[in-house]
Amino acid sequence: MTLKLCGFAASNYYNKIKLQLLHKGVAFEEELVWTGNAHPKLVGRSPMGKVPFLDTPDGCVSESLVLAEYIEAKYPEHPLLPADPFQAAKVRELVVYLELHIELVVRALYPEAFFGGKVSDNTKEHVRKQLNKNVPAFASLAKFAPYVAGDHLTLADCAAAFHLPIAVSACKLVLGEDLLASIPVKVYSQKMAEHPHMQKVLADRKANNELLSSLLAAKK
Ligand SMILES: N[C@@H](CCC(=O)N[C@@H](CS)C(=O)NCC(=O)O)C(=O)O
Repeated sequence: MTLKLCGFAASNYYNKIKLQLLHKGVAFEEELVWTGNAHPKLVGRSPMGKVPFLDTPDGCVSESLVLAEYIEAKYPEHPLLPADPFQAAKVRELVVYLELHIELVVRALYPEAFFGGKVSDNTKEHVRKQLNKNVPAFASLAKFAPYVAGDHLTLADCAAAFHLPIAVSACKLVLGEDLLASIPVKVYSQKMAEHPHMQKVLADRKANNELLSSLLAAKK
């Protein structure tokens, strides 16, 4: 049985794992799974009802941080973590800062930014306050030379390439300002978009976003 990446290509967490697999040259299939706890494709496979998850010959595993570590351990060719334990810890640190301290904070704005909803002024203020603290902390660790952790593409890029541009868009759309302006997101995204694997992931994301929009429109 081949490794199966399950989820949908509009998801930044899904795309981070897909870029990792493509970069490493690991053979995998994709299974389209939308979110929602009750969905039969999720039950017993991703208990929090979240994507992505991996369906492996040994069973299913969820949470993208765990998937990334599993893939590095199982498929050691083309490593995306440095061999030196301290340098590897610095890459993992960047991923956690990106996901816990930036993406998860900005995510509170997504209903208004991307899904036609509204978020409260309290939430906006909370996000603004958190980002004003968290973005400089991440910026102090990130190198962008040209990759997030330095001159090699790592797991930090698989995460940053998707989380950072979405965070910028959400801030601009909902807060009316780019609270990540101290980070060179545009130049970095252009650099990442030169990678053929990134181009493939972005093309698939575009197609899946269109499918998602048509499904949401049909529900109205
Ligand atoms: N901590 C999770 C976050 C994944 C996540 O939030 N995925 C979104 C799609 S981008 C999702 O499944 N949302 C549905 C839900 O939370 O119920 C991970 O790293 O895998």
